[in-house]
Amino acid sequence: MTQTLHHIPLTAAGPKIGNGDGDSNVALETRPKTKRPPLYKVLMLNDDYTPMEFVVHVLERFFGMNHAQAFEIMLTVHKKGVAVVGVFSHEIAETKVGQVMDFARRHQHPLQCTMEKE
Ligand code: TYC
Repeated sequence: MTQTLHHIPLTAAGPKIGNGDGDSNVALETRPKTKRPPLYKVLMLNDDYTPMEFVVHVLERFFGMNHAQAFEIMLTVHKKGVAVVGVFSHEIAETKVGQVMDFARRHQHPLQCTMEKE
């Protein structure tokens, strides 16, 4: 899927093809320029108050981890302060962050979840 055509000029240097109508050869730009949508990391932040079991539950419930994976990632956040818990499209990442923040708020825990462009 890697694209390797970035350095092929669409229009050669030299005299312009065209009729002087000011369109700058736009009609000759035929190669479709597709860009993959950016991906976003969802990050879980440590705090001193949210119970470890709650974070494990969040990782199981919203990020599809099994208990062992969830416990491991929770411990990474606890020790290092932050960890990536998933990588998603902008819309999915936004939804996950919202779900986690809402769930934490409803249980009165200060757990923080954010997203950043990869
Ligand atoms: N540091 C918390 C505690 O000792 C546990 C915790 C882990 C909180 C991960 C948030 O994202 C977090 N109870």
